[in-house]
Amino acid sequence: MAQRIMVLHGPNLNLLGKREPHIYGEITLQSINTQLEAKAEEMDLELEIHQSNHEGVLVDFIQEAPARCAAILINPAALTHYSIALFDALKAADLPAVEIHLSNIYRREEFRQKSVVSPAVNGVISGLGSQGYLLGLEALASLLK
Ligand code: CA2
Repeated sequence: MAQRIMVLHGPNLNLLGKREPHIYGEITLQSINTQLEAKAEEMDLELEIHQSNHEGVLVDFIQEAPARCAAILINPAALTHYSIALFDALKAADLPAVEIHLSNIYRREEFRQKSVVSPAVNGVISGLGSQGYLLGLEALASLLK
């Protein structure tokens, strides 16, 4: 049976492609999800994809993940920089996890250069745009082998 990966998109990522294309590009979240689904099929993985603007909703998904998913791919968006709740939830879930950022957070404002979530994940991909999600999925597939 195919292993299932939970993909979580944090606050405001639903606006991708509709606002601030100079920072995040023209790609929409729908199109990132379509690319991820195609890649997952190639790798015989199933995806469960969610976007939420609410920290607690994301915490709920992470708490539910171990019951039905083998790993987590997450772009915590702005929560990256301050959500101890997401850090705690990822630690508690204890699943392989990869953190994705479309932009290179280390080239941006100082407040974006710190992730409080990173110590709870296996790896981080930042600055490679939507390709980062596909690379993150590949990394999870190899962590699950
Ligand atoms: O580079 C990333 O992927 C970020 O996680 C994106 C977050 C930002 O707060 C992080 O520092 C880095 C922002 C996501 C919001 O995306 C928007 C897209 C279009 C218009 C407005 C926001």
